[in-house]
Amino acid sequence: MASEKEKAQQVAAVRPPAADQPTIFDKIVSKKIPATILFEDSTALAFKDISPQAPVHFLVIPKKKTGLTGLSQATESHEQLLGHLLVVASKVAKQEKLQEGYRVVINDGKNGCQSVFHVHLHVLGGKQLGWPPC
Ligand code: DGP
Repeated sequence: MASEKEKAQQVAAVRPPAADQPTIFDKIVSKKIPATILFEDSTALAFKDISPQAPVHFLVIPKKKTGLTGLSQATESHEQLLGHLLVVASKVAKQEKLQEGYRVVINDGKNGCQSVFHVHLHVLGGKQLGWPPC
């Protein structure tokens, strides 16, 4: 089975990110494919990661990516949205009882091991995490 690093490199090589290209996350937003949804409001969705890397691992995404395939595409116009995603991450972390702490990660591009080109926060916790992550 390919490692996360290999998968990210394969995806980036075969399918370079395009801002208008729908991703699997659009199908989760429109409920065309199922996910365990932890939080939803008019702009954001939080759901459990299909391949958890910690006892608690969920993703926070904007419902509309508005050009944000990844964090590297961020401009000042995305400030409010990105801030909102962080507040949602904090709210859902409380809901998931991560009072001992957790980590928020945004993978960007090939070297960052990004595989889905719809900006998203990973929230990982539920155990003592190590550092550094690389
Ligand atoms: P990244 O590698 O940072 O782009 O993270 C993408 C994450 O998305 C990865 O941890 C697995 C998760 N993921 C991919 N497809 C699905 C899916 O269909 N459902 C759910 N719940 N998570 C998914």
